[in-house]
Amino acid sequence: MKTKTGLLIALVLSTCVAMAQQATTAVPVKTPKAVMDQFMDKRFGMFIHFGPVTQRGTEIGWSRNDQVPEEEYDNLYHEFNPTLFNADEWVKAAKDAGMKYLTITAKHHDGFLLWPSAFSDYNVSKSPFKRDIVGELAKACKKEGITFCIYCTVLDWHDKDYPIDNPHHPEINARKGDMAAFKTRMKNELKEVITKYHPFMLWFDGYWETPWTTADGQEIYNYIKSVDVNVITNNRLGKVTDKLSGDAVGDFLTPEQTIGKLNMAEPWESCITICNQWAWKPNDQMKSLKQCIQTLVTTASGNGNLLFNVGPAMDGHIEARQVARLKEMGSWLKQNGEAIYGTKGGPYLPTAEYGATRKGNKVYINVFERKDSTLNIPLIPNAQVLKSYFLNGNTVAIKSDSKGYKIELPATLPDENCSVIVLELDVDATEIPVIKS
Ligand code: FHN
Repeated sequence: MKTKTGLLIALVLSTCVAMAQQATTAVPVKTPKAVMDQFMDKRFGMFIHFGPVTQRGTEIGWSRNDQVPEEEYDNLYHEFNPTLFNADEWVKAAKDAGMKYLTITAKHHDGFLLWPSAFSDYNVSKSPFKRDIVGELAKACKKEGITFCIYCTVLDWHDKDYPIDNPHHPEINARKGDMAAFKTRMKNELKEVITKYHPFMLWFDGYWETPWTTADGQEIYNYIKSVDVNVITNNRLGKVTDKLSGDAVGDFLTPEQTIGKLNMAEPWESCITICNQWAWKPNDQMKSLKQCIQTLVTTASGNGNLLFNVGPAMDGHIEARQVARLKEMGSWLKQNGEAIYGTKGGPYLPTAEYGATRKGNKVYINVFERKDSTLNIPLIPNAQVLKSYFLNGNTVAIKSDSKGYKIELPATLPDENCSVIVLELDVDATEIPVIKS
């Protein structure tokens, strides 16, 4: 018979544990600015959407119960065998592109896990491929000094504890689900990937469905911080995604398939596809080099990061044309990376003609197009332009009057995709307030 004392001790202990857990989850932990600055200095990352669905060339997650009947979709993993998957090659493609971090869809809305999990059998170890795609990528990133990040869906249409099975027709197969059990499994899976693969950042998605609340998001965020306080997350755990204050949950904003507006106050990252679809699609239209470079530069000019997406093919290789396009971006960054990495956006708002970035006493005018023999930009108040020249190139004549600066452009710009003109000032360019022309 348990003695009274024993019972009491047990009671006290369980209360302490509960309180400790309460403590862990109650006080939201704010990510230090230094960690966010480290992330934002990277400016350019690779997004990878991949899974058994690539065998159909349809969109990951959304084609379930649409182009691909549910039963078929949920059994595609029985044929999933991307034998050409080579983590070193994927990471090399990112590195050659000048990308500083990589984010893999470890678990997308279809609920399939690209790592061997103890908490769900619907994972890669149960496919003919068997290998740990997330683990091999984490290792390859570490080897090449590329920061490893993981995409994790919030919603999971495959999981019986998640109330929605079919977003296209929620009335079909409607299920009660069990959100508490669902969140417990989510926490277990998150602890598994955090402690096994040590991601720098977790990229959540799929927060928009009714069963999920801001409180759920905050609970998961706090749980993540209790497992590893240094892990940062995007803003797609909560329901508020247009700002980072108030009920918002997470560390940075995530405009999608569009370049975010200049924002010097809140960290942001645009996620954009190199083609149109997130997952691989045969003969999907790919962006031109000019589009790719101008997307990156305009994003940096708005003080944001670009997470640029590729969808590897069903055999696990990234199409040669996409690898080549990324390499071309890398060549441009080899020449002009000084105007991108570790810079701040502004002080000018990006236009179709140019975008501006800055670091130290330098402002980088990134010229996309020569519309005229001179490029006219507003004056920088209380500052002198000491020198003006093309990055790694010739001096550039600049005149100023009360209306602004007139930068004389050569008949042909040194780089048709984007030519960088450096203005060296007599002040710290990062202190200049944004100039609204
Ligand atoms: O539904 C997803 C989509 O499949 C893709 O993952 C993008 C990437 O940001 N996010 C969602 C759509 O908003």
